[in-house]
Amino acid sequence: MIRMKLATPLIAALLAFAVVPAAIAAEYTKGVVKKVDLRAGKVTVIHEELKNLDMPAMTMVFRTADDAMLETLKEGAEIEFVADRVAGKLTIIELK
Ligand SMILES: [Cu+2]
Repeated sequence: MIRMKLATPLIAALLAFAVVPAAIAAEYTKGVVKKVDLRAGKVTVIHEELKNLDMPAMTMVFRTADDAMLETLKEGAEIEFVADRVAGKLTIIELK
């Protein structure tokens, strides 16, 4: 049991790193999903300040990293996300 107690926090720490890939430094920003357009592959988000993009709080359209991510988004949902420019387009690259 003593070994178990020691191992558990270590495993938890390793797992935490495993699920946070390149974007370790990226800060999550809160937002509310206003509209999801599956056909266009776009989502409208009412977001708080995006510090990494030097952007104040506003409502705007993003792309998502992939369709699977887009499909998890529902209108009215409160999300925490990381956005960045991907090929010049503002894209949600991480989602909690
Ligand atoms: Cu914006």
